[in-house]
Amino acid sequence: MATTAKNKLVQWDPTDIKAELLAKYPPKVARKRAKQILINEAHGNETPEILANVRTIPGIITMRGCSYAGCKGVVLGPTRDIVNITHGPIGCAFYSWLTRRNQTDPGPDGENYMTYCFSTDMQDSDVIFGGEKKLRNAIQEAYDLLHPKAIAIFATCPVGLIGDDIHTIAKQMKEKLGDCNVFAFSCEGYKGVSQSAGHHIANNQLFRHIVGENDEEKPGEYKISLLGEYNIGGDGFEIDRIFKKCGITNLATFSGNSTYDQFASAHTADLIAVMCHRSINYVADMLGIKYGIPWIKVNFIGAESCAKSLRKIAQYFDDKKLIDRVEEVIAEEMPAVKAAQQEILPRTEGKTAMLFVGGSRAHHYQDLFSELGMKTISTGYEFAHRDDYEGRHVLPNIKLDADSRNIEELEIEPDATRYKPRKTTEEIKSLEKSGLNFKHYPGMNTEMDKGTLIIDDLNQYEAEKLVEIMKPDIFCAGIKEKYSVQKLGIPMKQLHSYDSGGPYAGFKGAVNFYKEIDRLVNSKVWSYMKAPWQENPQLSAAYVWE
Ligand code: CFM
Repeated sequence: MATTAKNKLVQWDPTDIKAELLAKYPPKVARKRAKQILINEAHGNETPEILANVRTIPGIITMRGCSYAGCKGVVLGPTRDIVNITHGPIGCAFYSWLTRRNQTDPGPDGENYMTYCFSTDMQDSDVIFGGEKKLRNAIQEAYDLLHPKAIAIFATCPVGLIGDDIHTIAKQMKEKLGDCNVFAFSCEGYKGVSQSAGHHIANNQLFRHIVGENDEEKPGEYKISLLGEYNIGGDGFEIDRIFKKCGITNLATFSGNSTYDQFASAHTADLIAVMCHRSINYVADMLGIKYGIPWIKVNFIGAESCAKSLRKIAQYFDDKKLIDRVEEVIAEEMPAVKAAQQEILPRTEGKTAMLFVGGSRAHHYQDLFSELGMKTISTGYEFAHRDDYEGRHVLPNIKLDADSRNIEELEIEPDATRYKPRKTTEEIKSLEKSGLNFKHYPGMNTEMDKGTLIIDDLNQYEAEKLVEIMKPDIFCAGIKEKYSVQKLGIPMKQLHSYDSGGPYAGFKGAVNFYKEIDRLVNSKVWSYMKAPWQENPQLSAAYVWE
């Protein structure tokens, strides 16, 4: 029998589920994992504490990636006109090459290196005798072939272990080449406990080597820079379409569909809109301190959230023309969204979802599911920090451990000539009074129901257990989880790469998502995962002595 909303009414006690997840672990492991499995009591600000951004216990099959992935793949990967050279064995370069489905528009200049996979292809002998010469040659070769405006070098684990001095090489090559910015990232895979470390390393070097290079005034009104949107499956295209329609000028996206010049000019915007807080909040903070640009949190996943975020931007600029235009755009876009929603909702209402993704989508996508009348019963991040769960107000209380201290914290000061507060203190205060919060992210937990299970750094074993016990109508995670979940007879949607779908952001994206989820949760195929005799045993027998 296919699972229906009705037989879902079996209520589990979250305490029992938690105990069941921990039951198989040795006591020491169970104690640590217990702090990462939270039974949500969130409402208002009384968020219980969760243990996050700590090392995965060796032996546990984590869903996480590495620091190199966070730096090269996530933050720098979507920029089309920087030649990204992976200094390391070829596998690191190959598996971080476009698998994230970050799309780009090659632009009028056609300068797009994303279709190439650049690597020094380190061999055993390079590990033994050093890879610096090879790296120097690779930079020269890339320059001679393509004459790019920038070359970025990314360190992989062996490079850190043998001590190749990538920063000195970058500096020397930059001087030698003259018209090409060369910079390097010490983002060895082991640098942190997850890809989150790589985000921070990428943020620092982008800020140090590119941001602020181009002061030229760009045309357009209502200038913003959008941080933490990576154009997966074309999300950024849809968001830019909406901005354009509203008359909002997006100078720079970090880093979906971006160019070198966008990073270089990002500081000329009047507002920073932060979509994925986890991956890029460092740049947002630094832009504020150095140039005086305030940042607000936005979310374009979910039609309602999209409308809300546009209204926030309009509220910030406080200009009637923009406020009216945003309302017109919302009014124009919403009917198609509502029509799709009304058609699909009766088939999705009451169904349940589990979301275990990265460091922001497990939160953002709950809005799309609630628009479908679906409830998120369990969720978690792979590598987010406590502030992403509990809200930024916990930041002063987060104890820095050795792993976090390992990552450089840039000391930023107001720029001597270019620091220009975009709003006066009074203006900021009055905007805050009217409900616009700056440098504020409430985190995921406060927006989730009481009793839901919030699990940090979920692993393979726990994922299967959770699915077996709670039987969600859909499970959302990544490729590593896809097939094991499907084998349990549960539809699975990849929320990293979107499988082959998208965009899911903005208004058109919402409609795409509704259709996709409708198709997945109402497909009969999952009920065939059990052989007939597993459902209805035809034969039964008893031992003669019974
Ligand atoms: Fe931000 Fe991302 Fe995410 Fe992320 Fe990622 Fe990603 Fe993600 Mo995969 S930047 S934290 S490191 S929203 S690649 S586009 S889907 S884990 S939830």
